[in-house]
Amino acid sequence: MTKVYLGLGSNLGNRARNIYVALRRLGDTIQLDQVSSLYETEPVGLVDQPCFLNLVCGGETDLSPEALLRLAKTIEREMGRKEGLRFGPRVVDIDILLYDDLVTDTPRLEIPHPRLHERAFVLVPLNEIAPELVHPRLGASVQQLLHKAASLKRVRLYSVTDAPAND
Ligand code: PH2
Ligand code: MG
Ligand code: MG
Repeated sequence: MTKVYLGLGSNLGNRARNIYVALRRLGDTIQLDQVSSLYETEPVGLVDQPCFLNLVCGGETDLSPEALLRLAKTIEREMGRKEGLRFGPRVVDIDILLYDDLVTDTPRLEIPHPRLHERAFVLVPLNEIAPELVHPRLGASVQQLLHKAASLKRVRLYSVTDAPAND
């Protein structure tokens, strides 16, 4: 079994529901043992789009990195995600952040996720569940990476009781 960390995000439709549906679907195949809180985060990359909800989960799996990527893409597709703008709005996004201490870079899959270390919307939830985890390429812990990351104020804890009826 391999320990993996995944990042989930949504900024279209019922965002919290989308994330928890994706989490449940992942849990059918992966033994999820850690789930962060939900965070509401300002969009990064393409700023003119709705705010995201993000969370990070950790679990154990026998899937290869490629099989895990296929699972993530299948769930995204089945949940109605359409091909759209890079960094643009999406019903659900499931990204492989870390796969044990594997470092790999192929045209389809780069692990660790290439932008993990600069994204507060990943580092804040990851720090909640795994602050001591060491980034295998950078040799720094999540906590250390978080201290260096900018725009922390753009990430705030989210409670589903904050949600308007249609969120
Ligand atoms: N995902 C992106 C681009 N920008 N911004 C936030 N706040 N959260 C995301 O999950 C996100 C993003 C591309 O996957
Ligand atoms: Mg992403
Ligand atoms: Mg993605």
